[in-house]
Amino acid sequence: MRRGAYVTAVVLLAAIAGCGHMGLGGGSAGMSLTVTPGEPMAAPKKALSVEVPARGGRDVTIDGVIGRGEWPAEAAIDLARGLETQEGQWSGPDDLSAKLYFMVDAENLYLAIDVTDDVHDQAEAGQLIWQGDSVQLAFDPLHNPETMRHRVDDYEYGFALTSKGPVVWRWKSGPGKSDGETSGVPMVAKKRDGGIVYEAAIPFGELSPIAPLVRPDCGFTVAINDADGSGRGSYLEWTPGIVSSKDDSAFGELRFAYMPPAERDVLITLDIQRIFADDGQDFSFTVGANAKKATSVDAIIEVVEDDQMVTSAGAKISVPKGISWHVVSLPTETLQPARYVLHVTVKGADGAMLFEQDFTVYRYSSKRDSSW
Ligand SMILES: [Ca+2]
Ligand SMILES: [Ca+2]
Ligand SMILES: [Ca+2]
Repeated sequence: MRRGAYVTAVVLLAAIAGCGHMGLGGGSAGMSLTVTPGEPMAAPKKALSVEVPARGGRDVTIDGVIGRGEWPAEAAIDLARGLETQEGQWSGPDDLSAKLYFMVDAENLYLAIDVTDDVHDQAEAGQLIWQGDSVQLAFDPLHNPETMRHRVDDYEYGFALTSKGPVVWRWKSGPGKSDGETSGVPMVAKKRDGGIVYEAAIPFGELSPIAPLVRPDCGFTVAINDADGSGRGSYLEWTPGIVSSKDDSAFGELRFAYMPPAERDVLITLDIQRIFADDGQDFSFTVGANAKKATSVDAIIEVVEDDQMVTSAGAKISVPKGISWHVVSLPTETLQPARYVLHVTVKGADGAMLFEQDFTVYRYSSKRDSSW
C-alpha cells in the first residue's frame, strides 16, 4: 500500500511537469535547491592516459581483422614486455606482446587488440577463460578509485577465442547488469600468423555509467593472459589492478574525444556527492551537461521516506553550449534524522526526461543522537 502511495505521487508530479510547470518544487514544500558552478567528479590525472579519438568517418567492421585504414595508425597502448610474469615463463615479444587501438562514437567504444602469441591455448569457455589465452579489460566508469576492490560502478570484461567461438565474459558488472557470458557486446576473435586479433564494439549501454558525451574520461586497464599448453604461464598488464589484486586506484585512464550531442539538445549525467548528511550539511549532486546550444534544464528532487513523499524541491539550471558542470544542493535542516530515498529527475526545457534515478541517503545528527 505504501509503495502504491509513492507511485501515485510520482505520476502526479509527472502530470504536473508535463504541463510545463515546475511541479512541486518551491510550492508548499518550502524547500529549494541551490545551484553553483561545479567541477567534474574529482579524478586525479593518471600517469598512464590514452586519448581515444572520435571514430569520425572511419568504417569499422568487427571481423577480427585490422583492415587498412580501419584503425588509427599508431597503437594507443603497446605492451611489448612482461610487466609481470608468473613463474618466469615469458620468453619475449614473440611469446606474448600486444597492441591496442581505440575509437569512440556516441554509441560504442571500439577496441582492437592485436596479440602476438606463439601458441594458441584456450581450454575454457566460461569464467575460467583467464587461465588460457585471453584479454581482461577493467573499467572504472565514475573514475572514483578505491584501493583493493572493484566498486559498484566498475566492470571487468574478458575476451577469449574458445572451442565454441569468441566469448565475452563479465566477471564484474556495473549497476543493473548481470555477471557471466554476455551477448550484448559484439566481439570477434580471429587467429592470424603468430597471434590473434580481438575486435569489439562495446555499446555504452554495457558500460553504464560511462557516458563519453558528458564525462570525458574513465579509469581503465587491461591484462593479456598467455597459456602455451600448460596453463597460464605469463601475462602482460598495462597497469596493476586486475591480475594480482582488483585495485582500481592502480588503473590508467581513457580520455574520450569531445563529441557534440547528435540526437538531443542536451545530455545529462548526475552523481551524488554526499550520502550521509549531519546537521548543517546538504545532500549535493554533481550534474554534468553537454548541450548543443545554451539552454536550461529543470532539476527536481523528491524526498521519500518509507515510500511516502516527504517534500520536494526544484531548481532551474542554466546550461551553456558544450560540457559544463554544476553542483545542486538540497538543504537538510527540515529533515528529521532518517533514511531517505531521493528521487532525482532532470528535464529539458521542453519537458523531456533527461535523467531519472533514486539515491538512498541518510540524514543524521551527531549532536542529537549519540548512537551515531
Ligand atoms: Ca576489422
Ligand atoms: Ca605464448
Ligand atoms: Ca598462448
